[in-house]
Amino acid sequence: MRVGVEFGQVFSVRGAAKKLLTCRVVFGRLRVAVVVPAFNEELAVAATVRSVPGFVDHVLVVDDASADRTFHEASRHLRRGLEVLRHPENRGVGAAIATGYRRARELDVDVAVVMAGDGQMDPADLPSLLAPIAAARADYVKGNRFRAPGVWRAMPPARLAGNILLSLATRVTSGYTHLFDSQCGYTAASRRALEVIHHTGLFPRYGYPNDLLARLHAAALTVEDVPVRAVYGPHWRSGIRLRTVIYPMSFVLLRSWARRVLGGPIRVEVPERAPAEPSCASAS
Ligand SMILES: Nc1nc2c(ncn2[C@@H]2O[C@H](COP(=O)(O)OP(=O)(O)O)[C@@H](O)[C@H]2O)c(=O)[nH]1
Ligand SMILES: [Mg+2]
Repeated sequence: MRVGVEFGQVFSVRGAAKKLLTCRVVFGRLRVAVVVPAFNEELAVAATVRSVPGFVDHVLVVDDASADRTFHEASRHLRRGLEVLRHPENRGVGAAIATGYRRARELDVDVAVVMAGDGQMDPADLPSLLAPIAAARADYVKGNRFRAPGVWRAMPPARLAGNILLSLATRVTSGYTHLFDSQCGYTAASRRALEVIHHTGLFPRYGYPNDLLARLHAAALTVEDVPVRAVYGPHWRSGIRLRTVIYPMSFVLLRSWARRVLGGPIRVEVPERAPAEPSCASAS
């Protein structure tokens, strides 16, 4: 069991002038798993696993029946708590995350973070995602790239337009009118959120974040969004194609909206929110 963690301590060699940055984040006894969904990510998955900060207790890679060497590459890095799970056939990103969440629940972690296997999530943002859960302020935390500087330059224009449109639609269909960037997959789920997801399920393909937010809202969970950096490297690619996502996405949004208007709340026995940890202390 962890008693405290230190993240991203960077000291210069000599003196205060060369001291670049010291950031110490104490999350107390919080046990953290990082779930890494990966489909044909042989080029990026090893670096993604390597980038997960040392304080994370479990790294759960879920290879969604990749046709390439994703499984091999993900298993290469010898680190404490690394598990590489594999679907026998491709089931979609939502299903891959559900597999990781199931394992995280078995491991009895306090928080399960999702970090895609394509290296699009900056590990430096991890403490921001954990802090609202450590402070017992939120049950689920998601990244919001629109609250971070540089998003307008970093994100390709078609992505900007799609994300803005879907974020506005998801405000209506989910009920969380204070949230934005619904498509950001960088998230942290507390035990309470994992419990709701365990009982209500997760949409298996693209569209799972929009569906999930609606389910969390129906279960009356508190969701917060925090700024995270938009990462679109030179080799960026995505499995999202307009013609293949338009129907499932419309279905998910319409279903969430109809459930919200007609269905009423989801009744799930969720555990009490854990008390606040001594959350964040910065040293210089
Ligand atoms: N395209 C695709 N990605 C999957 C699947 N299963 C898991 N993933 C992973 O889910 C993550 C997000 O997918 P990506 O296509 O990059 O979505 P985007 O970042 O929103 O454009 C990546 O790490 C994928 O490797 C799947 O069936 N299809
Ligand atoms: Mg991606």
